[in-house]
Amino acid sequence: MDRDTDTNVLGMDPQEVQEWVESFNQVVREEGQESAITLLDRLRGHAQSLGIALPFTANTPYLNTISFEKQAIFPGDQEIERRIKSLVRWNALAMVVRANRIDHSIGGHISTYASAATLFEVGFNHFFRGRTEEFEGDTVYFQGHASPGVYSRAFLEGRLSPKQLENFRRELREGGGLSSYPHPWLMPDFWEFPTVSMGLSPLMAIYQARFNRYLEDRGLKPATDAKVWAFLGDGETDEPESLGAITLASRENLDNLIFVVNCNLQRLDGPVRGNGKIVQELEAAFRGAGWNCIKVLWGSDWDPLFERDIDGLLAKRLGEMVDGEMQKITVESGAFVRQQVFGGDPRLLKMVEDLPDEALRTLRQGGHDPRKVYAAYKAAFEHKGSPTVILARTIKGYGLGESGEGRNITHQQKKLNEEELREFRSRFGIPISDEQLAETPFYLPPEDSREIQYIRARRQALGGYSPARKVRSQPIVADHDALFREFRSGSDGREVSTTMAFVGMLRQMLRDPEIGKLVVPIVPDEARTFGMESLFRQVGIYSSRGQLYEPVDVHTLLYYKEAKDGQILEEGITEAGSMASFIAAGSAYATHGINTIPFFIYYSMFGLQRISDFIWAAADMRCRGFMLGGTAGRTTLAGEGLQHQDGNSHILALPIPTMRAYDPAFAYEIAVIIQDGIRRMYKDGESIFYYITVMNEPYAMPAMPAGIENGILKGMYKFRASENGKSKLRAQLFGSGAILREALTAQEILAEKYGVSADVWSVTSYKSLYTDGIDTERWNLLHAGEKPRVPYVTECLADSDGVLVAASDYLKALPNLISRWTPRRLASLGTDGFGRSESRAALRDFFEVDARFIALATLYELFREGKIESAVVQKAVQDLEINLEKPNPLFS
Ligand SMILES: Cc1ncc(C[n+]2csc(CCOP(=O)(O)OP(=O)(O)O)c2C)c(N)n1
Ligand SMILES: [Mg+2]
Repeated sequence: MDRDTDTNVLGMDPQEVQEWVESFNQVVREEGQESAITLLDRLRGHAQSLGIALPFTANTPYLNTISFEKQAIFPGDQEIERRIKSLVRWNALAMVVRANRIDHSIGGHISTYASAATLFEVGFNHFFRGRTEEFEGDTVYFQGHASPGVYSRAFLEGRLSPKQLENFRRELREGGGLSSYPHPWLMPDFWEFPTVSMGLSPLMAIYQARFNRYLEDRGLKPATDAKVWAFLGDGETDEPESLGAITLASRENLDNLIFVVNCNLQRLDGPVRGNGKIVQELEAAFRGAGWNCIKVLWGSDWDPLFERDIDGLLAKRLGEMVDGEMQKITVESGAFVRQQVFGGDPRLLKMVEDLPDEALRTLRQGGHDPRKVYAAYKAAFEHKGSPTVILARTIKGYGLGESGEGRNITHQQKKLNEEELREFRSRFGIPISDEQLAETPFYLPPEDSREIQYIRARRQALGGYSPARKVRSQPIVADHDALFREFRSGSDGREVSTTMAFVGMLRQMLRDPEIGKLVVPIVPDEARTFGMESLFRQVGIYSSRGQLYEPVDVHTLLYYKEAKDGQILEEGITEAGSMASFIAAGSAYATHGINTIPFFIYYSMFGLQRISDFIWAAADMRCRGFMLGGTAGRTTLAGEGLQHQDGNSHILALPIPTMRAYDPAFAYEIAVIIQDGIRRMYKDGESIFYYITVMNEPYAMPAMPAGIENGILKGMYKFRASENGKSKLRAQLFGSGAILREALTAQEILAEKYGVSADVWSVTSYKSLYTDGIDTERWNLLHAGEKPRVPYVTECLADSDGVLVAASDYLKALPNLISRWTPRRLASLGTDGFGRSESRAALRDFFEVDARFIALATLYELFREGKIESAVVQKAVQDLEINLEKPNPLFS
């Protein structure tokens, strides 16, 4: 088919243009496509040498990428699949409508699935393979707001009961309900991936596909043709995370990855690009990034029109129409379509003169045509060398008629009146009578119906149901005591940081015969910051291409070694990407049945503060593993200043239910926490993960005192009791992380100068103490009359005397969390406010958390208790050289 451009525009003799086109046709015919490409390439180069700047475009015309001639034959029974799809549509609609009839505040979405139905159904019937013993299966990220459709299909498959459908968004009702969106935490046998915080799933899918390759390249799983599918909305692509890692996918040649963007041209409030063309915009972005891009814009009934479009006028017209206009023609009459699309040129009008208005009105979008969608999926499945994005045009609210289809309000639509239900029912041929409509019953065909038999046969052929989540990993066996032993015995006076100690443990774990292979070290371009460069050589940096160059430092011991079976994921400067790798590795126990143990270490300020939504998703996914907040502490990371000094993350760790957060001071504390963590997560199978802050301040690591493991894990233990038991002035000092040493110095100052005998506690986890406190309180609330339980922190302090003073490198709110369970008032010192570029000593003075301030706070508390005179405190201010005029760090 010839399609030269509009010759008038070129200002050339049409005859001459035609001759050029003819010559080109001849090359294609006689020499083949490759030669035609070479010829065009030569011409482009030649034009450049003549100084002609060709305009750049990464776009192709606004047409289906796969022409009718190249379209794969649809192998299914189209009629029966249409019936099944209609039933899924009906039950999905009924689910939302019924839930909102009972309680209109329950919400839910009808229109997203209505647009995505064909995109999902072709996948369910022909592509998404289940996970079996023999085959790992495909990994599918379903567009979150389309969940009613996924539930509805599972209902036809017999996997969900009518009761569960009835309780959509009513999870707390008897018998259980269905969660609004995909949440593995809430439906651990069903959903695998949370996708509803938009933008997370595309990025997670990319790193999942890459992690699958990593597992293969490292010999942890066999290479297969399993795919990762991610279904996203066109509006969703505005989220920076959605497109933020697409170059990684092409760089890594992830042909196991397929994105399907549901281009209904609408987001929540209105069109995605009313004045532009979202499909073209995405095509340019993805093609520019090196993706294979397949546009599925027009349904089969357009094919004859394109056949007639010899001079490319229709293609040109469709290319000109902005999305607002495109949306408009989906809601208007056939006469309007005729006028709007074809009316501008008599030649176009002629093309459709034999088509009645009704035929024009119902011309379908490509994303609603199973034949087109199938052909695109098949091409994507078979494509080699790069990831594929399918841009499928659909209509939001498809099938909802005048009330919702293509309308701007459709996203929020949750109810249909009887008339609208009747129309929907009739349009999709649902066997429900007019009388039953008011009730809006679910419809399940009998087991021996053709529909159910077809569904069963297809899913059986594809290896089982999808989505389905199943934990298939075997527990780890050994207790790994030996790996951590050396870290319990102290550093013999050698000054090391907790980061160095952790890296030492990591090195040991990497050598272990059982867990060594399973450890996945993840760093966002900060390995040297954390002293991990020795691992480059030990286990190598993962690169799917090996190392194609000789590194500049090849002659050094710790050279930059990239290898195809390298173990470290050196992710570059992307905490979000690194977290996505953590998520893939931390959920591999379910996705792949492999107990990979991620250790993700990063600048602590760029974790919970920057990528908390991913961390929330990790918790939802029941991820396991260790996150290490490196260079932690507002006053411990000297010099770096306001943006880097982290006094926040332990507060930000509080809301994440499955995250256990620790602020350890010593190597042995870390050893106990990690060893126990591996046991809990990988031996006992608990779905928790760890956040451990590690610092870069070097000091001698003490040997572990006896009998304190439990205290370390539960959140506090007495590290050093006062040596002067006789004093009447007593105090209990709580220190955490690097500030524990300030508390120890304060203990000495208080003993020597003020006769105060203080015990020092290491508080390893305020979060654990807090969780234990609120859990205990709740139990007591529900068990009045029984012997009340005692929170761990209360129990620890039961026999202690004296005032209580806590100091940490985080907000004062952190110690305050536990103050209601301490037997007496708790004074807190912390680092509220913006950091500064300064030395540790200056920072600890500025934030008032050094030994002097701990001593001062202790004396003040003793004064409050009436144990000493105010003059003693005032004298201490002078002795300790405390500047009373200094500004409050919180406000300065
Ligand atoms: C991060 C985030 N921001 C906002 C929302 C609220 N929200 C839900 S759906 C939606 C519009 C979705 O549009 P699109 O991605 O095009 O999906 P469609 O329903 O059109 O298929 C918005 C803004 C969300 N779920 N996540
Ligand atoms: Mg949309």
